[in-house]
Amino acid sequence: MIELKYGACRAEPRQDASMQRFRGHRVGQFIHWGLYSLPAGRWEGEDVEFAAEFLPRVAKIPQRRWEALANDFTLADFDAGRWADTAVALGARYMTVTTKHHDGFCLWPSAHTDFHMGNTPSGRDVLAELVEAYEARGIDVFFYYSVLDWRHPDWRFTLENDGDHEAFARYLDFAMKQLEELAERYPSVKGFWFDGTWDESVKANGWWTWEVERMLKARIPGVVVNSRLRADDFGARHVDSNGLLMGDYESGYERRLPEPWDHSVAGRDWEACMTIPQASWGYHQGQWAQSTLKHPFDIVDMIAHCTSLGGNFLLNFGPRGDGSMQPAEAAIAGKVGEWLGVNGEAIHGCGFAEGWDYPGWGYFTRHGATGDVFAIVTRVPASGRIRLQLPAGHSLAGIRLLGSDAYPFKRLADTVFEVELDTSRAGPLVFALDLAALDGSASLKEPNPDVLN
Ligand code: H79
Repeated sequence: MIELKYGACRAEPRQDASMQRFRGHRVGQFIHWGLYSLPAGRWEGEDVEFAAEFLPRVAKIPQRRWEALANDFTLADFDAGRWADTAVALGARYMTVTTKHHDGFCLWPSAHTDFHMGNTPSGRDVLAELVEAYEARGIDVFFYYSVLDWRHPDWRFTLENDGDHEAFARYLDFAMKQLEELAERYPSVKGFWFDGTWDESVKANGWWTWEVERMLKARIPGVVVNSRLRADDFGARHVDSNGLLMGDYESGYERRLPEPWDHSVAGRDWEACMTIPQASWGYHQGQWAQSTLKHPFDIVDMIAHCTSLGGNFLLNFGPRGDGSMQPAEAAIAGKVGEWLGVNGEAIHGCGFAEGWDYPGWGYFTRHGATGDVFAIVTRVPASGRIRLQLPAGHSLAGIRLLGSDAYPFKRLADTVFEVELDTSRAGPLVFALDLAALDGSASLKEPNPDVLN
């Protein structure tokens, strides 16, 4: 073990109530909303491909013109309650919102900059409105915060000379003050999702990332912080130089998921975040973004995939510049939520099913409190049949199709069973397995201590 001052704070996953609550959520709603939601990927009549929130960089928009967008941020159709309703419809248990993205624009009236929503025509504190609306519906709120800041004069990508060091020290002080401000103004926030921490400047200041984690935890009991914030004494990110996870959960899965058979990831808490279009986080009105929207059942597949490996799934929404949700995204949320409404007991509060091999046709999940094991069928074999291969010593007393009843199955061997799928039903089928010991003596339920509802 290398001696580290700013490495991981612990060797094992957190087991306190706040962390267990976060772990049980499994489905969250990510929100990217800022000035970039107004041009929505189009500048001077031209669609600019790639992510809408990258527009000012990709289209090299002069800073003054970008800042002038604030005058058009009138919130003509913004209602925090309607956003929160889409999260409820989705079946999300938490929401993570961009308080400040890379362009530096803040959704709350920060005392440390003029570049914020309070200085737009409505002057509203939309962050306060969001916290209130989501929490009123029982949905936990998390704050995304970009450390990277394209606008702040003291931001540096690299530290080449004394001037850079002095400027960046001022920048880190500014960002710390903003984070203290967020913690003070919105003390019910459940966690922070840091982004924009990959530059050499941040990596050379691991102490600051450690100090941010410490400060937030001192001010907000139970607060959950993602690994992306952190760098250690040597600039190692996410995982410190001793191989231990920094922050509370691994947040490196962006627009990608671990291989479904890679059971090693289940040893830590983690979360994957995903766009609905192929690549844009902010609302992009271009045809490419709008024609690559994911099918709700492919999103369901990803949710099951993450749950089966003990991870959360954070699905991103890009509301429009007027404050309204994109109807297509709201409709997708509703379809995913319909599936979760029937099958959510295989997702919420569930996690990795230790001892169960990756089945190829989908995923196994296990409920943390009850020990119930679920088979989620996302890839129907050409035969229309799946094999249930049980761990040694287990037998199957029955199976139940969620949203329906007991379901027929065939025993092929002591621990091998076959199920002919009802392919007339839309969306992935889920079976709850009623397990018994092979000798028939006892019910076999093994709660997974890592996951509780
Ligand atoms: O907030 C979302 C993204 O805006 C942010 N993280 C998620 C959660 C993010 N920041 N950077 N990146 C994602 C990846 C950057 C991709 C880029 Fe490019 C590719 C930057 C440079 C090359 C294309 C070309 C876009 C900008 C230049």
